[in-house]
Amino acid sequence: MYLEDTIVASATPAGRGAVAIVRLSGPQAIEIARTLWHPRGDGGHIRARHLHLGEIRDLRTGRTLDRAMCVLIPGPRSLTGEDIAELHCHGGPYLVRRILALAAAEGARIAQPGEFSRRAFLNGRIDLTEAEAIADLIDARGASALNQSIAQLAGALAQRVKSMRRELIAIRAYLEAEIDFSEEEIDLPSRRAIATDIIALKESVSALHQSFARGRIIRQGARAAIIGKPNVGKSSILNLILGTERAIVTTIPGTTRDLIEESVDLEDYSLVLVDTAGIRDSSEEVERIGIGRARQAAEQADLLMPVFDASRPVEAEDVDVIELARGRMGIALLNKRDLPQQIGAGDLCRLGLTMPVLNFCARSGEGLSECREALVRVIEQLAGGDVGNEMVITRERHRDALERTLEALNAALEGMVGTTPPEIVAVEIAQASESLSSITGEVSNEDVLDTIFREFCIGK
Ligand SMILES: Nc1nc2c(ncn2[C@@H]2O[C@H](COP(=O)(O)OP(=O)(O)OP(=O)(O)O)[C@@H](O)[C@H]2O)c(=O)[nH]1
Ligand SMILES: [Mg+2]
Repeated sequence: MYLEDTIVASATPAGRGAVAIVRLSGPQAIEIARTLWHPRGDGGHIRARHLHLGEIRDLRTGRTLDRAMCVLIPGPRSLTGEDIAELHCHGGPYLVRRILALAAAEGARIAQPGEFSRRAFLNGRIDLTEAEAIADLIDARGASALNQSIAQLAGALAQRVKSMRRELIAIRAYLEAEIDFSEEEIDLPSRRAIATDIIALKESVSALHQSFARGRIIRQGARAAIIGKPNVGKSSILNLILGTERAIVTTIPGTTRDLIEESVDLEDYSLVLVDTAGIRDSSEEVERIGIGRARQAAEQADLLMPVFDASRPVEAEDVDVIELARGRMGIALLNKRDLPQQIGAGDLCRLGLTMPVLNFCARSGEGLSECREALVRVIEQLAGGDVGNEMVITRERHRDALERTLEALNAALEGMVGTTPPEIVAVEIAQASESLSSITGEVSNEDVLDTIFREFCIGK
């Protein structure tokens, strides 16, 4: 690790703005800041953690670059645990580049994405769930993702993990008593009692593990596949909901070939809409591949939006689409309401469509607001209502760690109800504990840290 060096980066986004913040962290942070920045008046006395006004100068030329504020935050009670200096300058891209170059000339290294947060983690200022929550907070696109990341930042997930680990420690203590005193006549909790404790713990690990389905929807958004036979207006509907001409629309059936994905914000949630190729029997190779992808997208989506053409009689392809939608969540759209009507919602229900059907017209926009509202209600159902009341996990990393914990607990339980010696069961319990600890990062490795912190922006 290169924790000895001093890093520098702009903590604010590239581009013009009122203020930009150049942040330094490391043993030389304060010294470098004091070389570049000079306070005005007062004999130059600086109080830590206070903003002071001064000037940034280029020592080589003696020229003043900017009038800027500076704050010095000595470690270890700082964001990174190291000495930190922040220069709050005017937000011009050229100015920021010049200041970064001056800091680099004084010995600072330009930081990698997420390097400040990584140092905060390595110095014990935050755990991994908090680091992930910071990244999620920055990425949040709606109230549900924001509430979730704030709860996680406040330690909700870390607390849950810690309480599970305490239960594991208790189980381990019982096992150790068995190991130490198995030869003696002492009133020990029976193997059955330990097994009962393991079962109880398994239930809470499993509940948290299962919350991933909802957590993923909150963090990444739900996926909705727009499906239907060719020419019913799928791409027109995508464009209408997005408010842009994202997909090509023509009168020719079979226009859309590949999947078209685009994200849209709906009230508190975000939704990924996937437009697909019209489903029909086709002998044309490109179209056939597209239809295969459409079917796969339908399978993988959290919800479906089957589209039907109200101006045409029901065809075999519509029945195929109804079949794809059987038992799934979503809303069906009966499109082209502006044309003379050949079919109604009742016809689709009689053919076995189980979803609510909405009358729609992509040409005029009729039904758009009802469609948005219906989508929000479906997503709410998928996300399990308002977050904040119940902790959910939002990342594959958490889910995998809980899966490994469950595997170890299952092995321990099997051993306990069988005749496995307590020493061996204790190994499984230790494994479960280690897997749980990887969530907060008490046990971690470089690869895991690289993956987590790579996602961060530079200067964070
Ligand atoms: N009258 C009328 N025409 C519509 C409506 N919605 C779409 N269309 C027309 O129907 C034709 C097909 O629309 P698309 O959006 O390309 O249909 P699609 O389902 O994506 O078709 P494929 O990509 O070929 O599967 C275009 O000419 C649209 O302008 C509608 O509500 N009313
Ligand atoms: Mg299309």
